[in-house]
Formats: sequence, C-alpha cells, structure tokens
Amino acid sequence: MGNATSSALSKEILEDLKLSTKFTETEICQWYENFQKLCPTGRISPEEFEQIYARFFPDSDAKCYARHVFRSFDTNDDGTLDFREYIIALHMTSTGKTTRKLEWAFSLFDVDKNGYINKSEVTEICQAIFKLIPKEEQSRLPEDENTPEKRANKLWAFFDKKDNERLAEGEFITGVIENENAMRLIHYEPMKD
Ligand SMILES: [Ca+2]
Ligand SMILES: [Ca+2]
Repeated sequence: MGNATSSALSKEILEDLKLSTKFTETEICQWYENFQKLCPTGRISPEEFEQIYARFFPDSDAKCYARHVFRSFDTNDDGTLDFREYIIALHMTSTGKTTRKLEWAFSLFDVDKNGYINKSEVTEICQAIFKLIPKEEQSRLPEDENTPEKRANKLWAFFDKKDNERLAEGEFITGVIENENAMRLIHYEPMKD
C-alpha cells in the first residue's frame, strides 16, 4: 500500500467481487495484496498457472489439467487470469456450495465453451484427469475405470445420453448430484497415505 506503482484495486471491481462472492472487503483486499506479490504484472499466464499446479502434483503430469482449469477461469478469453477472475475462481472452488462447484465443473468440461458437454469433451477431460493420477495409483484403479476412455464411458453412462447427444448445464449438475460415483469421477483427489 502507498506504493504509487502498484495499481490499487478499483472500487468498481471491489464492489463487484463483494456482490458475486461472499468474501468481505478485508478478505478481498488481503488477497489482492498477496496477488500483487505473487504476480506483479497483475496477470497470471498459463505457464505460471501450470507451475502452481505442478507443485500440488509432484508425482504426475498436471500440465494438461492445469490448462483446462486455466481456460475455465479465463472467462473473458484473453489468455491471462486477472485478479477478478482469480477471486471468482477461488470462490467457486473453495466455497462449500455444491451447485457452485458443479457450475465450475461444467465449464471445465465444456472445452469449446459452447454451453454443452459432449462425450468427446468428457473423454478429453478424463485424459487430463488421468495424467494427474500417479502411475502407481493408476494400477490400483477398478477395472472399469483404469483407462481415460473407460472412465469417460462410466461417467457418461450416468447421464443417460447416447454417444452423439450432448448435455446442458442443468442436466450435468442434476446427474452429478444424484450420483456419488459421478461426483467422484469428475475430478481427482490425491489419496491420503
Ligand atoms: Ca482473462
Ligand atoms: Ca462444448
């Protein structure tokens, strides 16, 4: 603070973020300070984002998944994450509300951003998820989900759609909420030793 070169958080963005998240002004300002330190340019590049992800997944290849996550957070499609996108992302992934998280999951799976998910997009994300899973853990997966294609088939089956049909956001969210297994298959959480 008090540094003329660091751009201050505009009132407009602050008000907008308070409205669209449940974060308080103090929290948002605190994050802004951290964000400025982490990223003096005010924008996170895909490469920086991949490096952040790589730290969380030291035993696997998180690059592909990180790229998809980046795309889902880059809502204005300019190839970088600004502070606003970063906070919205933080809100979506950290808030306890399941529907918010699933809205985000939908945008993750909607690779071409056309408002629908098709089976090849499910397969693409399952391939990225698979690369997150350490090899040793892959070998212990159940028979019907031990390849990206099997995982995609199993997941797709929960939605009651033919292979050439597509899923709208509401159908995706309902399908996942109704099925514990679908909920488990849409993401990867490292196993605790
Ligand atoms: Ca952006
Ligand atoms: Ca799509």
